[in-house]
Amino acid sequence: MNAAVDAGAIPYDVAQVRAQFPILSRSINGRPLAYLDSAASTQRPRPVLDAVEHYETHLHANVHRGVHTLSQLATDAFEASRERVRRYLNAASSREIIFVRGATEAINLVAQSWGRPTLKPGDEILISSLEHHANIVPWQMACAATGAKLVVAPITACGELDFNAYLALLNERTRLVAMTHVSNALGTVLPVARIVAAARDKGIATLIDGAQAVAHQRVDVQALGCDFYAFSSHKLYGPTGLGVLYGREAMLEAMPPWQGGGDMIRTVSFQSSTWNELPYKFEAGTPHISGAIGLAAAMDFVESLGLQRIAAHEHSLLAQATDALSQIPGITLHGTAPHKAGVLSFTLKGVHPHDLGTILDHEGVAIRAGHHCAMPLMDLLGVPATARASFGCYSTAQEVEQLTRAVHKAREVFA
Ligand code: 7TS
Repeated sequence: MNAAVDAGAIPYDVAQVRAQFPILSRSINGRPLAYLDSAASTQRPRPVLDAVEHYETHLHANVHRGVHTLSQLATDAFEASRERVRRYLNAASSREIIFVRGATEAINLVAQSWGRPTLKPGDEILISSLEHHANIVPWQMACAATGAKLVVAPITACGELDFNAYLALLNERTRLVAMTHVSNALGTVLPVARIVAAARDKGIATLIDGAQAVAHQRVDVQALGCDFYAFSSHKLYGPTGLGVLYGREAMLEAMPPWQGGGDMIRTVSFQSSTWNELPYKFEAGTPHISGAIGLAAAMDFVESLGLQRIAAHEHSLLAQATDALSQIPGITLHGTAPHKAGVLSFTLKGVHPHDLGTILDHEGVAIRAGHHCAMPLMDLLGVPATARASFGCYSTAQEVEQLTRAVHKAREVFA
């Protein structure tokens, strides 16, 4: 990657970025689409669409199986994508990169394959109040199966992790700290390096849910020192149905496979089977080959824009939206941590977030309205749901203005 690009030497040309996303030029309900739901899923740029199309048109066969040329070409492309992911995360080895269906499956893999054999009655899994259901429910299931206990670190009024409370909860029973890198509901960026360091000091394993982080900041799993890092391709401008679990090699080596079938075995008899080496031990069945190829193209794409430049662009939109919306009477902004990613959650007095979302949709503005798969967090905030605008590399100041006008309109409708 060109360091000069990431250093912000070249001005960020959002029109040029948008030109690479065909879907962004469509209209919705007769209005220009303002797609402000990138935290739910990002759109795909032309290079990703082209890479998938090229693979499907010229290279497709099943991987790791055939001696025939096409199968070899597909295998090479698939494994090159794994190496691309390794480089993106700065993992030590491509053996540490497991392709899964998404962040959800990555966390379930760890809960099943690491959690079930490891956890004993009385052991503790420590999460935060900010977690997505994907980083709560798999641990509840593992706890139910093993007698371990789920412990939740609190947050402050502005939506930050209460770090001192977190430190106080680390104890000799804690087996795993599993926390999000960036909150999908509030946008808070957690101090994951400090979180991991404190856990490691006590010999506690760590999992970071990076679903909302990987498209917005550089992630270096070796610098971070975490044992596991999970994310989904579709929030990083790549295809749906694919995600990545990074796991430290020593950790993955010690874990049994979680799904059985083709590709994950070395030998099979009717009596017993032995397992393939990493990473294949955790990849039973035919993988999402075109998805991996699309993800590799997406990583090239974001690095060509520069993650720092993307982050700076999204921050300026967040500041603009925070300023504009906070001036609307009856608006409450949820999550005002000083260190946030491009996510703005809000409620409007007297208007249910779903109604707000519907009115905004009429105006061409796509936001998410709901509990954001963070129902325990909504309970803490004392709301059933929020409206959430979220930004990506292609979002614009005009879209923020369109959002602001639409919220004003909703307020008038319900006045
Ligand atoms: N973790 C976080 C922090 C997330 O934001 C999400 C998805 C997931 C895990 C699960 O990802 P998946 O790709 O496996 O489904 N978050 C959202 C959201 O905020 N709106 O829609 C999906």
